Amino acid sequence: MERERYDDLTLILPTLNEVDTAPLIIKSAIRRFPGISITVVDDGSRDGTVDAVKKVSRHNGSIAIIRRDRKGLPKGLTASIIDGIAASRTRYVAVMDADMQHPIGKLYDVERWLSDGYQLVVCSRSSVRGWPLDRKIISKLLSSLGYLVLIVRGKKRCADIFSGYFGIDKKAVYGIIAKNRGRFVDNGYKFLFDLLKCIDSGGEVKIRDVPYEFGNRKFGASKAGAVQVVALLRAFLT
Ligand SMILES: Nc1nc2c(ncn2[C@@H]2O[C@H](COP(=O)(O)OP(=O)(O)OP(=O)(O)O)[C@@H](O)[C@H]2O)c(=O)[nH]1
Ligand SMILES: [Mg+2]
Repeated sequence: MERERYDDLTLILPTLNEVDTAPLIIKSAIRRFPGISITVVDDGSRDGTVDAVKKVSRHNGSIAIIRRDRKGLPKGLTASIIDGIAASRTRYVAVMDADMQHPIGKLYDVERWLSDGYQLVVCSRSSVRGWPLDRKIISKLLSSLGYLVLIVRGKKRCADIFSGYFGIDKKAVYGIIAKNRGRFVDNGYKFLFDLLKCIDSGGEVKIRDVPYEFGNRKFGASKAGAVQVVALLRAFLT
């Protein structure tokens, strides 16, 4: 069920060259989630992403842009997500890729389960369309390894431990991030996995899965590559 207002929710969009899609997501979020705050965390996009975001943000005080490159910070998706969460002022914070691979409609479920008392709501890829076989195999192998790491260490799991689309109750989760900041791999792509590593299976944090179908990128270019695989292997060890 949709609510009238979403004043309690911030949407974080990490961007690296997403000029085609970031403005569309922002427009759609404003239209569908009245009162929502949006924070774009950009790492020095060279395709005009920041200008395009500024254009759609004009006259809207609830849209913020964090320009990490301006602060001289090294690029990093996980570091960008943490900066976005730290800067947010609402109780609930959701994170979504800015390339339109994540269906924005699932944000209704994320907000609903968070306000129903779950502290972490994960949109889990129930199926993935269009990936080549080698990417499917590598992904399967890495996620099996990831599950093993969490099981062995007695940590909480969810249906998709590498999802990039999730929501948190900041009040309950930010303390965990701050306390374990050194265990988050700044240039990695798997913030959620780093977070799960810090949540004991017997602990208070309640997790809810929201399944969805993950599609291929239709716009822009992927930034995922070998560097992120190495970062993930590091995440298994930290
Ligand atoms: N701020 C910031 N954002 C990043 C960085 N790397 C990627 N992103 C953004 O993070 C999101 C996920 O990156 P993608 O390249 O789509 O990674 P992916 O979804 O695993 O790969 P594809 O399925 O090929 O799209 C996108 O919104 C990117 O623009 C980074 O270093 N810094
Ligand atoms: Mg993507």
